[in-house]
Amino acid sequence: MTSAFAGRFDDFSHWRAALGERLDELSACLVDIGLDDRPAGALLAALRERVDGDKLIVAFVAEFSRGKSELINAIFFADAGTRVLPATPGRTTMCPVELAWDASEPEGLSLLPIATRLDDVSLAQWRQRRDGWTHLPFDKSQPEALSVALRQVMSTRRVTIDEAQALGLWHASNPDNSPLADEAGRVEVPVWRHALINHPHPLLRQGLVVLDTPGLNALGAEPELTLGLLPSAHATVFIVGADTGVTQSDLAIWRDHLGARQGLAFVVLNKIDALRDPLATPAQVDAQIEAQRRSTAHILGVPPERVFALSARQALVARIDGDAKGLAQSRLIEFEAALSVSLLPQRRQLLGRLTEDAAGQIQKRAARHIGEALRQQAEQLLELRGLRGQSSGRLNLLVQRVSGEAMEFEQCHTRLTALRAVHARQGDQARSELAYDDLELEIDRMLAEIRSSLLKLGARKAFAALCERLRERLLRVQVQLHDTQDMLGGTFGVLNAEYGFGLALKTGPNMTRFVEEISLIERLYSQYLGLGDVLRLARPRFTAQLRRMLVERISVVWDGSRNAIEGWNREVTSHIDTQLIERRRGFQKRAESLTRIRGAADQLESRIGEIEQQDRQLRQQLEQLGAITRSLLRSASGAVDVELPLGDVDVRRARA
Ligand SMILES: Nc1nc2c(ncn2[C@@H]2O[C@H](COP(=O)(O)OP(=O)(O)O)[C@@H](O)[C@H]2O)c(=O)[nH]1
Ligand SMILES: [Mg+2]
Repeated sequence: MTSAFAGRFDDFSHWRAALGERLDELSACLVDIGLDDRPAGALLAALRERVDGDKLIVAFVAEFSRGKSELINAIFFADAGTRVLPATPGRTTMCPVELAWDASEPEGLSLLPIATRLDDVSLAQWRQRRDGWTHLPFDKSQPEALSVALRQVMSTRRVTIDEAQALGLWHASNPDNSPLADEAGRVEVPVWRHALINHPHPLLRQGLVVLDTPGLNALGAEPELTLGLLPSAHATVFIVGADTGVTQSDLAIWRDHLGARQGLAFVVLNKIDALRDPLATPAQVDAQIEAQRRSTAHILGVPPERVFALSARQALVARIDGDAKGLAQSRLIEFEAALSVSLLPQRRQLLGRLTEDAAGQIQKRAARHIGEALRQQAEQLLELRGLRGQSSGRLNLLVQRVSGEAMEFEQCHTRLTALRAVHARQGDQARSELAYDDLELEIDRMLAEIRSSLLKLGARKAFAALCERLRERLLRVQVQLHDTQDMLGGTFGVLNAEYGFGLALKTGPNMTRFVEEISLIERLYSQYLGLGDVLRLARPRFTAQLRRMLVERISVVWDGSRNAIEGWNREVTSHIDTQLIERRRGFQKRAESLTRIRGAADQLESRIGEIEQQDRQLRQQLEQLGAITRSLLRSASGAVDVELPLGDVDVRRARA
């Protein structure tokens, strides 16, 4: 019995595969036109990679023993016929577990030892390397290989309090949030820091990434989980137990890590089977479940529609046994439907929109390229047709005229050189605003401000000031981009008028998106800089980690904006170069045909015939390009076959 989510995900993947086929057609068409190695080709390749590599990250977060692992098993892995992730009473999942599929890596489980926390290397950096991880391949001959290997995520070991403290897993200031010491004064810590499961499950193959997290203190102690992994998730699922209700520690996790989060957050009230009571009627039990669902929503401050009462265990067992009635009773289906209905259309729309934008640009470029070729051919045809019945003296004159025009054209170089120099200088200015060294200096300045502020009360203020400075840098870059654009626009006009170029300026990149990303980071991180965090902020380890995470996160924004600017600059340059080459080639072709015709009069008609043939071919290509783009756009914006729920999805009109 596959899950509703799996079914929907299949639809999504089919749609994506169909989109991929259309993109292949467009790519073949670009090869025909001879544009595959130009920016249009690069744009298409980037889009293709995005469509193929699109990931959907769903993170499960809660206090331990609420049933996260069990719920993941029931939704995603029931077809394995067994409990894949270990889910037993007590604390089982000791480290974050990420399930995904990467075909370029071997199937198996990769584990990063907890001792790596002692060095200053972030998880993101560890992901880039293979050494340091312990790789456990799955034994395919053993049907339970997966679940056997996964027991590793439960491993713990006992260490002294000093060691635990060095690992950042024990806090003298906060013993409640630290593991209990035994008589010998030793505490239990996880053996592993992070687990990556590379498994070709159909859903993971299609780009789903599932993140299972351990409970309380590991969450608080691992800034890279809370600052790195959770904010990048497309949806989070927070779980509370119907047997315990919302506890203080549930509330603490919700408040610290999820409550203020943007994007899709779901709440599950799990273990409703525990509420079944032989002395109560089914209607009474239902009423009690409903009352608890509403009170959970009230306590967490979310709309009741976002809270799903269910039993993960009952669902898993029912799916394994093929028991439809049990599955219905577990109420898992309603939750899966909500998950898929809000997540998948949103991804689909995002990809569809990217495709629409890119396809539009590619089509425009290709059409412009063909249009330019047609224009040059039309000029040539006109010239050649006018030669019918002309004397050889007249032909000589024409050859001279063409070479004269070609020479005149070459004078455009002076202007182009000046243009390039100004353009390059402006590019350097943008690069220096967004220099990585400056970024580190800015962050260090903020940390120094925090250190010197009384009782760290000014932490939030210092952080807000940092974000403001970063936004100002982006805004200065934006102003500069406008200047560059004005300068280019003016010079293009002159080149078009004086030298017959057909230069068109593409609008420069918009920094608004990056300014917003800085604001998002500000919202996400300032919750870790509140009054309650004064003690944490006093710890050099925490500030070192905070610094690293900030450098990493903001570098991504910096990379994005720099790439956007560089990409645009490259495009402008290559657009000019292409036109230069094509204009030059045009003169050459004209001179060649004239020379040929001067040698033998009968060459004239065959040359005219050749060009007419090329002309027809170009028009066909243009038509074919149009047809392929239209079918791609239809595919991209193809009517989404489900109701669009939950507000925050931006619905775009389907374009014909
Ligand atoms: N009765 C009942 N027990 C459940 C349910 N879901 C999970 N459990 C049990 O609760 C315990 C903790 O589950 P687990 O998935 O390991 O929790 P996690 O720490 O949040 O990952 C395990 O013994 C599960 O079998 C449920 O729906 N009903
Ligand atoms: Mg677990």
